[in-house]
Amino acid sequence: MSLLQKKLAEKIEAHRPRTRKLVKEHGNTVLGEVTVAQAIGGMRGVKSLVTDISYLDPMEGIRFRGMTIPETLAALPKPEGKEAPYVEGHIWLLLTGEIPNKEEIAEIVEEFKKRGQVPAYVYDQLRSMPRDSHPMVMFSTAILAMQRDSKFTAAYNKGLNKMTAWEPMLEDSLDLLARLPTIAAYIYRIKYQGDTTIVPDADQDMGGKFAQMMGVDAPYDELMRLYFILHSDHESGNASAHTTHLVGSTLSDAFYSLTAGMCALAGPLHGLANQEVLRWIQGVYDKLGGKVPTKEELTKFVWETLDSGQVIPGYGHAVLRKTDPRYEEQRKFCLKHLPDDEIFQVVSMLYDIVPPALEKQGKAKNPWPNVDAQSGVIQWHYGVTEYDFYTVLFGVGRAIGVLANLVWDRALGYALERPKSLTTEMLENIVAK
Ligand code: HAX
Repeated sequence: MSLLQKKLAEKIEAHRPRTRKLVKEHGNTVLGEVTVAQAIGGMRGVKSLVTDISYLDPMEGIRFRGMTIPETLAALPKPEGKEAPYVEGHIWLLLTGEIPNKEEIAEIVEEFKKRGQVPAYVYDQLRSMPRDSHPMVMFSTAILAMQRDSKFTAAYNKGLNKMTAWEPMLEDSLDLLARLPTIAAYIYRIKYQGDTTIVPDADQDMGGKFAQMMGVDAPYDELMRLYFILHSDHESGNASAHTTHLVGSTLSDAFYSLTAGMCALAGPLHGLANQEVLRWIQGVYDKLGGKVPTKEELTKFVWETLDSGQVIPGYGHAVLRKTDPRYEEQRKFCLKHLPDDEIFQVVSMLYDIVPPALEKQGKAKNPWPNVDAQSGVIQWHYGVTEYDFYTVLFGVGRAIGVLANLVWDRALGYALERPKSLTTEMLENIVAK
């Protein structure tokens, strides 16, 4: 048994009685009410999911296992001579709730190196796809194709023991997490770099290997360690996390569940927003004949977007009510590594222009930028200008959080999801009373 499995087994054993006690002794305690607006309006704020892996406070932002982003980045172990922590250490943290010690980090980094081999049929399948397929279609297809290797499904077919169901789920999750960066980089190379691929350097950590396979020089490896960590988890109610959890609740394995979650991430109101930000900024440049916009020109463009009934991508959030700390952390990276970048300066100008415009328009509950407002510009700076690829990067990061949740879902035996729906007539009758 690996150190990770052993640690998780201890944590799960200690946790199970807490969940059991809550259901048995306090199952009828009311957590909140559901309004008509919530039932029609996307269930905003309805307290109906449980996770201990991260918590999103509207004013403070995300905490991973109780730690803010700066605390997490400071506490996680780093590869020698590097600024950004091991992604593998963050995976350990999300799964176990603890920062890995020296021995544990060494083991999990090695574990990921061992599991990183992508089956040849996945490459064949990707190569057979039309190159104008969206990269999220290629990414999701590759994940789903690997379902044939699912250890969870194999265990289910033999007769799954509920108490140990998390073990094959962990196996599948680790296999997936080890392979996803390689698959993502492979898609990038065959789709945008003339079908040329780079053989992965098996000795590198996850961030280093990803940068190497993309063919982008340092400090891109640092960026991607930071990026994958920042995008990993945002509690359970966001569309990609919730979809993964929902599909997993049917006892679908990690391959099916993650594919579904990635399809949710591919929507423009969710993960596709990072591509939309760059597309929108390019729209400004196109309109001005390639010229860098002035503040006045940018303000005009913002209002044209709003007046035509479209959203400003990268701004607003369903839960947050302040600037996203993930935006701030990426902004710090930009100020350090690319302060003079032209597009970064446009993104910074937008930070001054968009919030007052959204406040003036008076619709968005949160006028502040979210994670997606900042992430594309850094990719662009390092030459990854194919912005329809950006959601795949988000997907590699998001897989960490949703798969950690899936392991815990099985460990705690979370039930099949089945909320109740009402008809419009029923709502009309309820409000008439
Ligand atoms: N620009 C213009 N209008 C906006 C807006 C924005 N950035 N954000 C919200 N609004 C509008 C909404 O469209 C809505 O209008 P209607 O009443 O006409 O329907 C109104 O303000 C109220 O919306 P809200 O309650 O503040 O926001 P929601 O919880 O409904 O939606 C969204 C949250 C993130 C989807 C929304 O802010 C948005 O569309 N933002 C732009 C897209 C984006 O950046 N998405 C990424 C979010 C982060 C993420 O999940 N990344 O993966």
